[in-house]
Amino acid sequence: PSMTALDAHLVGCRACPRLVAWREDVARERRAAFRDEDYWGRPVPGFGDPAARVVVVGLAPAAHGANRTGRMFTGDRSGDFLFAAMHRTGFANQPTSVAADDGLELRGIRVTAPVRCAPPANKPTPEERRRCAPYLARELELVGSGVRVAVALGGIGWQALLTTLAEQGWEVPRPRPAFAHGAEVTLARSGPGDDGVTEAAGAAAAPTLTVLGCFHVSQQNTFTGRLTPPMLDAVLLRARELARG
Ligand code: DU
Ligand code: SF4
Repeated sequence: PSMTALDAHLVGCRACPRLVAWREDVARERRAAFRDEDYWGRPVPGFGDPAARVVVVGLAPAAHGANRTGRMFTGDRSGDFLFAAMHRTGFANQPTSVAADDGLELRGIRVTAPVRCAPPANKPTPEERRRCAPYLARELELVGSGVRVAVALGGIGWQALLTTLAEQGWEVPRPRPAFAHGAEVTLARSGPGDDGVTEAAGAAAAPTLTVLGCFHVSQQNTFTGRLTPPMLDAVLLRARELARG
């Protein structure tokens, strides 16, 4: 199955009744208020380079951001903050992100989320998070073995990533490392590996995957100065450095 097929399946998903109602209510109300505004009101696929070495994992679409435009992080202040940083650090061809047809392209990076429908108050339930998890898992599989760095924007993305990566055969330490801004956890492939010969032969080539923690780009963090542009730039530049190695 291709990314296109995964996205086609995703955008038709109605598995979470509470989120389906919310995403559609918001869209209906807005369409009524602004007659000619197209409002997506559906699950939101990942966006960017399909063969990215760096994957950024947020939380969920914003009711009036990605839930409106249909493109991850697009059309609200969180996205403005994120894509401006990607542009400064050479991952994006332009600093702004206003609509799905605005010409934005990402190089070497991809943005996605562990929950694909806008949740009320940006708070998905544990059950909704569990239900949506396979979409992130499939997406990471399709991006494939080239992924070297996963940036978690906030604690929910962090937990979702570590769970998914553990399921996909990465050695996640126990107890599980806690989320923090600037946290950096490098994972090796788990596997047979106990056999000294295989280990020696594979050691040089064995790829690792590093998970980086970063405060989420929500206005709660960016307006208060908890997350500043230089802080986000530093995380993205660290991701670029790790992706090169
Ligand atoms: O049609 P496509 O090449 O699969 O691109 C779909 C979508 O993804 C388009 O809006 C550009 C974007 N994209 C990107 O941002 N970076 C890439 O490397 C490839 C595609
Ligand atoms: Fe489907 Fe995920 Fe949306 Fe739930 S949150 S309805 S699982 S796409």
